[in-house]
Amino acid sequence: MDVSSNVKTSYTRAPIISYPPLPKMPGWRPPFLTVFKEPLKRVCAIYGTVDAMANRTAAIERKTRETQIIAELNLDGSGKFDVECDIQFLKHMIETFSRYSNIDIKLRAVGDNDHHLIEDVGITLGKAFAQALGGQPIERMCTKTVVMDDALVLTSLDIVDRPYADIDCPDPLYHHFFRSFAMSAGITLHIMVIRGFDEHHIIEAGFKSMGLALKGAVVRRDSELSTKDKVKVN
Ligand SMILES: [Mn+2]
Repeated sequence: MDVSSNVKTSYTRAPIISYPPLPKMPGWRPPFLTVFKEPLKRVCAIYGTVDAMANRTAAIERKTRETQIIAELNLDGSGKFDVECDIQFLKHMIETFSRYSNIDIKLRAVGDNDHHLIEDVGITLGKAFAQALGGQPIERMCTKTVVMDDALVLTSLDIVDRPYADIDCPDPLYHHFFRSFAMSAGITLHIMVIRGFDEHHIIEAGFKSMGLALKGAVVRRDSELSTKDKVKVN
């Protein structure tokens, strides 16, 4: 069985054959990853237990007295969506976000009012996003600017465990969505409206730019970007 060809062409989990188990602690990687990259990849494929081989998917069900939400994400998707919710504009925005981020999203969301529903969809998608990421090394940072008629909106984000949100948004409900998403996902998120006057365009450009920025930020790396985890080579 030629495992090495499997490694180079896809990230699907390799079949596990009868080797003793490796540790499965979150974020665990052998410390010599960057030094012996190619031989190690082969070992990873055989064991099928190292983070880099894992599917980046999540499914979450969140129920309160106010809202009932089911969300399924695949970070390595193709922007396929299947969204049902009571607010048509929110449905339109989640579908737009899916398409621009390339994240497959299945969502079912009902609630007692617009505020609760929009907020809780943001929280649920954020939690699902964080869960799907796991602890794998990724590009982390990305900045994207999107134009939509009068609206020019920039998103800059860092997928790091320092939740922070500074959001320009003309509608308090969607301001709440972006903030809730960032806090639940545990990311740093800035959305700036450079100019624009049509609220629909501004909000939609916000979802598009955040989608494109997340698409860039979740791209896999072989090693951590942070200098705190740099491998020393003598
Ligand atoms: Mn609220």
